[in-house]
Amino acid sequence: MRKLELHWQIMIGMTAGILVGLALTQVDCGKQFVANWIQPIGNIFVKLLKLIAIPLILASLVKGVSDLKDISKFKSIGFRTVIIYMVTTLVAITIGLLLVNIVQPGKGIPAGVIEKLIDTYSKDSAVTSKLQEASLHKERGPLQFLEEIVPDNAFFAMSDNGLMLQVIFFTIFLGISILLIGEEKGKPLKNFFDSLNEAVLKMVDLIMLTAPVAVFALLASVVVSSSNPDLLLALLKYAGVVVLGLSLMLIFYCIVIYLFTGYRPLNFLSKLSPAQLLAFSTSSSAATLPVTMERVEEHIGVDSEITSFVLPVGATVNMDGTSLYQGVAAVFISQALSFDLTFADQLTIVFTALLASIGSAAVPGAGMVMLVIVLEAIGFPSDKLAIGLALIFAVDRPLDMCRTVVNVTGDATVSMLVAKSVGKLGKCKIKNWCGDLKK
Ligand code: DAS
Repeated sequence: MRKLELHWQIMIGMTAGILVGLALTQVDCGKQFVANWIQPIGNIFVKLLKLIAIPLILASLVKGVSDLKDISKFKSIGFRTVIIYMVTTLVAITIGLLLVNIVQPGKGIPAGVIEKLIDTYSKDSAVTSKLQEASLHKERGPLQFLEEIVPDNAFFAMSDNGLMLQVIFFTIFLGISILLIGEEKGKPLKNFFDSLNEAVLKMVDLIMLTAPVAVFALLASVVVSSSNPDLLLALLKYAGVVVLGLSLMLIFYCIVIYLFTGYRPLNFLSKLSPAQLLAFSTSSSAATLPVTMERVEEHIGVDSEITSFVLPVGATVNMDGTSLYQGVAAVFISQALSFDLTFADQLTIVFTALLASIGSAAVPGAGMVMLVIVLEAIGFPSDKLAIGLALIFAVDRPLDMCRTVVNVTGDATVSMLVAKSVGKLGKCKIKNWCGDLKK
């Protein structure tokens, strides 16, 4: 029997996870059963993906930089990448602000519902911990972001997925140095990293064999942990605005890719879909990165010289879905708590949501932490921040899953545009059973 395409296998796993999760919410010990016997399977899968993210960045980026014929090419790729990332993020925030100001989901929420949301979540440890995490970002000076990119210990940086930018800095530095010492002296190191890159990509393939079962476990865990269905319903309009905005971003990517690369949108989405489905299941761009790189490089045909730089950088600093969500959430909270926003405040949201999305870590729930920065930038009362987060907390996890899909899709889109602009967008490298390149 012909083997099911990976994205169909993953979708079956997700559907089964949602159904089993819904069934177990009806059983008294359902939550406990999932926590003991199902959730660990999903956690192991996410840990395996995070395990290989750093070695993959290290190998592919050193290979990508040291394969360049000269440094000017790297500068050109880097410049194009940053510019296109900024443009797509600004488009995302603008779409979000237009929708939330037109629909106005925060207006007219029954006072009782607001009170219940505040009572349920404003003291929740998850909300207060996000406020504490956000306060750490507030104390940073204007150049601290740059300072934090430079590691003082490369091995320590590699020990923490949250320090991915530091690994990228070290790796680019090493790759440039290998380039500068010349072909002869650099050959042993280049061969080592070339081989490491191949081996780690094979690890991705092996880990992905467990994906259907793993996403089953991840989705079952998310479903049983979603509480207060009535509060979820009250926030449906707000969640609908975010999801509509995210959907418009996906359409925007498809149009841009078709116009600038000629790639058919359905072809692009079907080749990227395993990474998108993992982004949805894990809510983590960092955990999804190895699969994103494998799909973009081997199935879409972007040269590793581009994917090795654009995707790791994108996973940490380019979060179009998160920036759109932060724009919508900031205005929704202001509407719900009758905090009037001027046009200047909305422009401030555009700028700070751009910075907040750059500063958001590629892990579950990070976007909500940086939302606090956006709210404070528009002068939102500090004593009401916990209330503001409480209003949207009930639906944050499902929206995090959706915005992470857009974050990953945005990174893949930019890698294709950059590759096309430097003539590095080729064909699919995957051979089918008879050895021909798949279309
Ligand atoms: N979950 C984050 C990511 O990994 C995005 C977010 O929290 O907004 O992309």
